[in-house]
Amino acid sequence: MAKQISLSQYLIEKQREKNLIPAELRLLLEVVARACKRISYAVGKGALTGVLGAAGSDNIQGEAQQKLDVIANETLLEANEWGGHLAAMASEEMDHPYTIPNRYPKGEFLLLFDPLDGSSNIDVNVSTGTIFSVLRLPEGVKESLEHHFLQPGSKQLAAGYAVYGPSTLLVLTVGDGVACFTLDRETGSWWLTCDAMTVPEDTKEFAINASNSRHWFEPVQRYVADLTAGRNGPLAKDYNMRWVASMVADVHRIMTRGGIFMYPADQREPDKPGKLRLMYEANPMAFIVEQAGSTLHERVAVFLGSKHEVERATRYHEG
Ligand code: AHM
Ligand code: MG
Repeated sequence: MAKQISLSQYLIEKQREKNLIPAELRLLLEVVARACKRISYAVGKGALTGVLGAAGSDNIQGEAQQKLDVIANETLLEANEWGGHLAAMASEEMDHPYTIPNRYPKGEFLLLFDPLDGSSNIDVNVSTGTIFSVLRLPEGVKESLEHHFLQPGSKQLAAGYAVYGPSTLLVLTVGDGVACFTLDRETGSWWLTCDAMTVPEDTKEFAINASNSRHWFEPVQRYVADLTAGRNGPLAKDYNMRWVASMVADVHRIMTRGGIFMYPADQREPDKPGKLRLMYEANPMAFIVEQAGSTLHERVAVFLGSKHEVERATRYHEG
């Protein structure tokens, strides 16, 4: 049987043999993975521990928080605050960044996360996940402030997501390809189950919340009309549609077998360009580059997936 590679071994090799990440970043990623493991156990217990249902509070986006949103947020804060690797953390579920308390040593990294993505799926037992991104505190800065998080996606040192589904997965990049680890729920270990993940360049699958179609701008209307026109339409292909409503699950499907994921801006709220959050969802998921000058809770339109299909969708927006 082939030798299994643990998450620790994978990261140590990135650090030691390839010199790609500093030891501090490796340790930080191991702590994030440990927190995801705890969140996975909490999600898995579900109704047995009374964690389903609404928390009775709203986040800064005005969305009702679920109990597990709050639990996942606290799990990530508690796991990461004492290790000495971080200067601060920012979360979709918190109005402002969380600075590491003075009783703990501070490090040079910033951690951003959507603690429980796809929270509308919690109570119906459909996959949810965690999305995270790691940035470095700008050079010479000793105390982190909110604006230090506002860095373009191209500055990310690492990003990843966990999927709490039939199995628990961790998909990770430190800028040297993408690896996927599966959690052995009996031993609590993460094992490398797919190295060098690549998205197929062509696809016959798309993901979009079609119930919003009347609000879409014309290029998206036209593109989706062409996708659904099938083999007799201009794209001469029958497409299939999937929408889990958990970005982690939809993106993971595309990472595995190709597709295009879209959450476009629409005409409902012109001051909110899209539903998804740039810093916690779009940047880590898509490594969106050249997104400087954004604000922390900024929303953004998202198109990502198979190379040729994303190029096609882009052409609909040109001219
Ligand atoms: P959340 O982070 O509050 O769970 O919201 C983000 C989620 C994404 O995971 C998903 O792609 C999208 O919202 C689903 O939106 P919709 O409810 O329009 O289907
Ligand atoms: Mg989310």
